[in-house]
Amino acid sequence: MTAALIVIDVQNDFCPGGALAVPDGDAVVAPINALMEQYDTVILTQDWHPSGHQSFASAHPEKAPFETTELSYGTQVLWPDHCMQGTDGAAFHRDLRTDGDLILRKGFRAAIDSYSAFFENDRKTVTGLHGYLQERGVSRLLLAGLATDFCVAYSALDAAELGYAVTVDLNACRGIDLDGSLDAAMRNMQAAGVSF
Ligand code: VGL
Ligand code: ZN
Repeated sequence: MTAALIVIDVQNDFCPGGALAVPDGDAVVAPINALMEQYDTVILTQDWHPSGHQSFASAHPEKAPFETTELSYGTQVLWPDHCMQGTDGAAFHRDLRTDGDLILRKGFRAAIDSYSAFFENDRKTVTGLHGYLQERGVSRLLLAGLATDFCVAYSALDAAELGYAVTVDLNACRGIDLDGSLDAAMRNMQAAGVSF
């Protein structure tokens, strides 16, 4: 029964000065680096979008960032262009330790966004992380990173549903808080049995 640390999207575009900056986002770097010392299994996720990604407002001429649209799988928030593959914005924060076991990229299919580290936003396409963790005998997860109310929360909810014992380290997370999304995410995680 081993535990893994999953570090969600600690990338330049989610830090101050980035394209989709999370307030105080870079404050997660120091606590996450400290947590890495305590875990044998460390996984980092990296939001990794092609240009023209359907989650970008720029791909929908009549839409502005932070509006929503209907994609094939349902309602999708439209974001500023961010974490474009190979750009500096997609790189990990320069002070983040990246000597983990696995770097998992997500959001690379142009037509499907992927907040969760387990399932893409169509809720069907898998990333393969569950199989990886199962093969490594991992049953407990600690999640940290950006953003609390999107990629961290979606990952925590999927992990709880898949049967992992899930803890979110709020000290090592920061949120976007779009129209009450932070409160909603906290309530949903609590209801799913996630610990904080
Ligand atoms: C994220 C919005 C769009 C996140 C990623 O990492 O929480 N949020 N892409
Ligand atoms: Zn994204």
